[in-house]
Amino acid sequence: MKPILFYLFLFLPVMCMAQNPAADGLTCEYLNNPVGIDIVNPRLSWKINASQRSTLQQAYNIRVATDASFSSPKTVWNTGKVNADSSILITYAGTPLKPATRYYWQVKVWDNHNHASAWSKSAYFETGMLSPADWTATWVEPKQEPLRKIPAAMLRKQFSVSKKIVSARAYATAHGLYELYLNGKKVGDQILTPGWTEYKKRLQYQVYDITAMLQQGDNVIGAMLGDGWFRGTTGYINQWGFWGKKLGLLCQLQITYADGTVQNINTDGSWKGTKEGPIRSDGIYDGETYDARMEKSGWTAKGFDDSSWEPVDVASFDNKILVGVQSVPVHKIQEIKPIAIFKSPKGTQIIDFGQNLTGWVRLKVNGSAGQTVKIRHAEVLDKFGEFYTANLRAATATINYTLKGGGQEVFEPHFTFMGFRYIAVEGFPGELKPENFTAVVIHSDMPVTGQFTCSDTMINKLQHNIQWGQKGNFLDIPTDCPQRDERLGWTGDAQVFSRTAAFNMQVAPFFAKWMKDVAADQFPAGGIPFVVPDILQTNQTTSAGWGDVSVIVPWTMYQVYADKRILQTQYPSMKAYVDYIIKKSGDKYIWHNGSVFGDWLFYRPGIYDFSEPNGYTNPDLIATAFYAYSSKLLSESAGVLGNSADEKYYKGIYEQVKKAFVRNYITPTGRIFADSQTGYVLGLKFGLVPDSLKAKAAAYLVEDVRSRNNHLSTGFLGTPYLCQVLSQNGYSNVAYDLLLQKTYPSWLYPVKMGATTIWERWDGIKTDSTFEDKSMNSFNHYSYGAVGDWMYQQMAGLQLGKAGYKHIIIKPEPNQKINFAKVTFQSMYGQVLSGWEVSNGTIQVHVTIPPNTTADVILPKAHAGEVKLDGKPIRPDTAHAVDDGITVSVGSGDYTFSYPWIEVKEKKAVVATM
Ligand code: RAM
Repeated sequence: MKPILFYLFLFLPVMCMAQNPAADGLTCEYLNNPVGIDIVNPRLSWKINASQRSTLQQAYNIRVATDASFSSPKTVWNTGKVNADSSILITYAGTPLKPATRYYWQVKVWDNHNHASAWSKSAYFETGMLSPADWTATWVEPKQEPLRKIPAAMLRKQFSVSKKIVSARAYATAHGLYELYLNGKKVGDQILTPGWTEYKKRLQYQVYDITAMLQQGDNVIGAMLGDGWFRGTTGYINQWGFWGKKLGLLCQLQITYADGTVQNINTDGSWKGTKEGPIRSDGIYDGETYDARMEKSGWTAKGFDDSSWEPVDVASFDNKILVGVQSVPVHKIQEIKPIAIFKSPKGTQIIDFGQNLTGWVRLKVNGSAGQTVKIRHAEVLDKFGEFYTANLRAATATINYTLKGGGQEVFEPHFTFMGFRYIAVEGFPGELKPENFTAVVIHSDMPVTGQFTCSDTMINKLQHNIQWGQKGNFLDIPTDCPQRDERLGWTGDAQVFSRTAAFNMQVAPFFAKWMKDVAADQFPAGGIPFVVPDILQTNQTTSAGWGDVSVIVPWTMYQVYADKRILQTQYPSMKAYVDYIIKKSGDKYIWHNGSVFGDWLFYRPGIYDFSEPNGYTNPDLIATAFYAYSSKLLSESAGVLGNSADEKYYKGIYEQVKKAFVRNYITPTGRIFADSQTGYVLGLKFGLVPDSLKAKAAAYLVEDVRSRNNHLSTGFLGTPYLCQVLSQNGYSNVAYDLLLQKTYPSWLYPVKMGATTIWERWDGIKTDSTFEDKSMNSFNHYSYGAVGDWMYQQMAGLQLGKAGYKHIIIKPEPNQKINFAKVTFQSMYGQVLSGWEVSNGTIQVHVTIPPNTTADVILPKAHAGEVKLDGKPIRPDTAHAVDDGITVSVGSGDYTFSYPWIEVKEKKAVVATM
């Protein structure tokens, strides 16, 4: 290949200054220095820092030891120099790991320019309990009537430390939610622990480093227990006590002393508890009622009189279901101050935080004992400017705080969260001032990986709303919404948004964890529940597009992160799901009755309104299209895993379904049955339209969009792929028209109406400022935000060449309606950038490619002779012509291409009828 020569020729000056590469950004299972992992063969990744262009890794050396000096007796794995370019997700293969042990690791790399790095800074990972036998603590339960809306129990235990401590850890989990306290301070910064899983089969435990919190002499460990998802009301059918009626705690403190001995302070019958604490009631949907007069001052400090507290009950549960945390914790991520404080026309005192968010308000208040401040939460105000909570349905989402008096009091709730932009405040002593109210935003602490900007401020606002949809709903599980009496792990929503989510934030551990729950909840026949954890228990029913989460999400994670393990782990579940459809469909290869939700919430005019075209898509068509797609992805997954028999078998299924789809749903003129946008989108996206009919089908799709005056009519299933399919079939301009549309139904209509998150309905707020039906009208539902994927991949041009972005395709789609678009993305290998900018008849394409990857830059409408790279003409022989431009192959580095730009000509859709 010529490129190497090309680099030598052009980049000589850069090479002279070249420095040795460095390995940094070390992660274990995607996490920085994780504590408490229970994976016996964790995977290690690093990034290469190299200023020299076209740097590839040629070899690496990893070493892992139980001390940071890597002395030989403590070394458990030294790979020696391995000639390989792999730098992500390398599986640990040293001496078997021990439980509760910290391992330090380092890496050294060699590049293709004959340079070696120094040893990287050392990172560590620490194992948790690697087997149920590692637990010596027993479950304890407070003596508490198993009733609704009772105070949160408090548990405590005093113990003594008399020797020099080297390290100490707390291992803890609960039935319900827990907060752990040690010597008066909260342990760790995680919230809503132990998180939400299919509690019957998987319960997470957390590990905390408490070394610095212990003191010589007397110490006190304490815990508060809230209802949470385990016992509280969950599911919109308002179930209570679904996973159990009694709360409990399992906690093991492990203290290692300088003399080498280890002491365990475990939950056992010696702990004491009270059922009368300050949290008078708590619930995910209902908020929290707190009476500060009931606080037990000093309850987690020595010397507290617990003589009135009762001994706890000891209980026994199977510890086999305990799992270490593999996802990122839920944290308080940011704080937002009020932007306005005002009285509504009816006199309600309202505070506006300017952003629809998930979390709660920190209240600062000064008043007398017994006064109660009530805070209600709402996403929107109605057209009269009144506080609107009807769309929360049965969720009361209210905080009641009763003061103890005697100075400033600061309160944040413990075992609840709310979705809101506005609060209504009652009973506040004195005038409402901004300094007394701070919104605290909570979500799973996923590193931000993607940024998108363009010259259109409304599209930037849309991107903001997409990101906030993710912040608001990635809360240990992917929820549909954070405000009403629902907040469930709807499988369809997660599936449609997963690709966009993986651009915005690092979601690999988040999804790996939740997908295990998807598998845990899979029905024996292979179907997948509507929500996971499956609180709805909908009688073994599956819906196409929802159940496909089992295949689409693992595949998406493999694509973005080159993570084969998630494919391997989920493979039995993926296969069981497709096999289930195969059984249901039989030799007709049509999945009859497979779609319960259809193209959920597609645009439709009023039921009796025949004046506008309808967006309805036949449910069997939808189900059959997803049947084909999941079979195809399963076949490809089998290929990745080296299972050629399955690869072939499921490819065969795909071909059969495709034939059935063509037979049943596509006319010889390329019309797809029902003539809806979603029908065309699914047919084209999933490769179900024969080559000879593709152009025609695409033209019908365009005709439909144009007949609606550039409006979409898609629901949850068609929306993610609509613009993509248009782009891929040469109608980028139509995709832009849809994206830039500001009237209903469109992505920018909510933006125009002041949305700060993505809405559940295209018309959550109607043009006359009235609301959609209150029974289903969330203003924080991420599904329609799936258009982000098109904005990043097509508009700004950052596409995947090989799994994990080992090879990158830069293929921007400029359009005269905007001047620039740009994405940056933190891939597993490092930052990728793709951006373009048109001014004065010239286009500039900016590209950053991280070390150890390669890229093809596809410059639309370019002629090799006119293109400059960093201001110098490129050698025509380094580029080759493609469809409608040229491709230049590059290695790592920053590049700016520029060339004359002519406006994109509109492609005309030609439809054919017989
Ligand atoms: C709604 C949920 C979710 C959707 C289902 C079908 O209640 O909010 O978004 O997936 O219905």
